[in-house]
Amino acid sequence: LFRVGHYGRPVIEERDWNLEISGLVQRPRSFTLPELRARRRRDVVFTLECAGNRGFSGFMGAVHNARWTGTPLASILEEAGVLSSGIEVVFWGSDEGEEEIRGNTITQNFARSMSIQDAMDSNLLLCYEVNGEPLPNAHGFPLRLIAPGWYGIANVKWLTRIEVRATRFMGRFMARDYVTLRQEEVGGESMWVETSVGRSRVNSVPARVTRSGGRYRIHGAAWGTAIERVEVHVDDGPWRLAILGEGQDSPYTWTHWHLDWNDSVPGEHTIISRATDIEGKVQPAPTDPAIANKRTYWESNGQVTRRIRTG
Ligand SMILES: Nc1nc2c(c(=O)[nH]1)N[C@H]1C(S)=C(S)[C@@H](COP(=O)(O)O)O[C@H]1N2
Ligand SMILES: [Mo]
Repeated sequence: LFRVGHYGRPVIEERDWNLEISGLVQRPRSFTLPELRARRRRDVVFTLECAGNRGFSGFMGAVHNARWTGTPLASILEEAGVLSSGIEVVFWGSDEGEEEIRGNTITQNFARSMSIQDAMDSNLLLCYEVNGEPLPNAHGFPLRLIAPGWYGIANVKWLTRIEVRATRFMGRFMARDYVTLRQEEVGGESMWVETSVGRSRVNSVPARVTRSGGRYRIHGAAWGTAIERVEVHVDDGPWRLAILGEGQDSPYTWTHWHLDWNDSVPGEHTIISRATDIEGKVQPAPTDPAIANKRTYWESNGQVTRRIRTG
């Protein structure tokens, strides 16, 4: 599994740790790890991608697929009783770093937030295991949020506090970094819009080509949203429908796909894949305004062109 830590990698001793539920709740409380492990246990197989993946040269392959185990966040928030003045849930990590904000140098913890409605999604888990093992330190020991359907940044590691607030939360990773700048057409006029990275976008790549008895097969993966179909474009040919395999029954797990390429002639070829999700969203071409009019590198889910030489 790749790993990303913006403020290094804190080492937490289980005996020194607890999770606080605080802010605008009727019943603030804290949990030890054994208390969380004793609660209802649930698994999710989730393909987590860093929103910066493929965004700049040299940053590739920041996507992993694993089985995460933990307890549902929603029931913890329900038991705490969110007050009607609360609009946002902030997830605080124990990792911290120095930030310079308008001339002030301050120390700030990693944090991300979600609306109450998003945080109450029954698929969000507070996880203490990955692939059947205790969470490794690098992946957030002792506890991390797993938010299936969201980009990596939402999956806060080394969780220490979950806080309900009455205003939008504007930390570095909500409002300064992981902010996409894109030009949009609004009523025939162009305007620049900044949006905070949130739910993941439909994505796919052609991963490899195999040959067996002189016949070629193109293999790849698609993820980000619930995949409906994948099409493959070879050289100047038509878009052809790939066969979906493992993963196609889950909206959160990558879908493996393949296409038999029977009419290959020896030489150089280009291969492009494009995924479409069940809501009809199509993975954008590099010339699509969603990609072409985007200036920051996050959310680079454009179609990928691979080159191959066949013999
Ligand atoms: N506390 C904390 N959580 C964090 C981060 C971080 O820097 N600190 N990085 C986020 C980002 S940007 C990504 S892509 C994922 C990566 O998860 P992984 O390191 O388990 O692969 O963790 C997220 N959770
Ligand atoms: Mo990330």
